[in-house]
Amino acid sequence: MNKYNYKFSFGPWNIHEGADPFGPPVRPSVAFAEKLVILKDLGFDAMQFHDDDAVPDLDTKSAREIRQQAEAMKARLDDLGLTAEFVAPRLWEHPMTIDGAFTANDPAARAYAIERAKKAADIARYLDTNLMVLWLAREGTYLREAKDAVRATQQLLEAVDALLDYDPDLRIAIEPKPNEPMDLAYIPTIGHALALGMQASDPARVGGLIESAHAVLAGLDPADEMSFALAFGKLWSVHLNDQNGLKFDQDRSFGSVDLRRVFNQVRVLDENKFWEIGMVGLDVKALRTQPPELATKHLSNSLRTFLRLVEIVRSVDNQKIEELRAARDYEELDWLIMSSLMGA
Ligand code: XUL
Ligand code: MN
Repeated sequence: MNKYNYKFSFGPWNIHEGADPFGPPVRPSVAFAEKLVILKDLGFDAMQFHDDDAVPDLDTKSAREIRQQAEAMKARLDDLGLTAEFVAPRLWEHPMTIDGAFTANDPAARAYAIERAKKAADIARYLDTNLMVLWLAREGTYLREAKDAVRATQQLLEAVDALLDYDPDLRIAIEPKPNEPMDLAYIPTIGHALALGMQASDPARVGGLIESAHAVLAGLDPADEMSFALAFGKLWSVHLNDQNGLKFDQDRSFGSVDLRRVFNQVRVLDENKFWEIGMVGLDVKALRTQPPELATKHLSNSLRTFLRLVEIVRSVDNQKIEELRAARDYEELDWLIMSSLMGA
């Protein structure tokens, strides 16, 4: 634990083989058990799970097998002094999810998606977390006429309600993303996610996870997206990273592209005591060029950057900011922030 009481997490996909759409893996796979040890050694507190990270080949397993394997994973976490931050159903790889999951045009595919997500809720319970993250990867279109967007929005709500009904303790954090893999996603921003949540059968159990890169891809400022959710007590998790403009989802190390943009994310999180609310999740990827033995620096560097920025945020003279706001001297305010970031 750091002196600021922040807890940190990442997911197993953040230690990866470096494959991209144009080339094969460039690093050997790291076993999940080894990733847990790395996570611990790097000073993190919790792992983020996809359902089949805890129970591989989930679709072929009985309820009993799922329980046994998830409980064995919980025991492994306990041994290492780690926890599970959340479980996310992986609804984008199975053949039944080619056309989407909750919004697939085929009713059998939609039924598969709900059953799969219920299994993820079971796994979350066995791992002792009540948080489910829904990244709605294929809920959208490549071709707008391919689906009825009004009906699709209602189907997303029906799926959320089915999950809330299935497990009365479950909380659902929707992770918006505007595109990739889809051209047009149905839940592109936190505003969409929270509007959906407010219509749910139990709105108090639906919130959001904001990923910095996803907000940038939507043309929005991540700190403002976080502020919107924080204003309603709905920011339950974050995926901090960075993103160089409107390209593929880069998941760059936190702060490596735009230090001021990430400063403002840390500022809004720290001002709102996020350490009391949730964990600092880092959804960062190693550059493809990184050799295997050096392919965890993106994680440790991102954690360090976050903590350094907490120090800078807390060193800024807030009284001075108030004076400059009152005087409408935003140029001087600009300089105050710039000089804090430059260490002047
Ligand atoms: C996809 C993304 C995922 C989710 C977890 O862009 O961010 O890693 O965060 O399913
Ligand atoms: Mn993410």
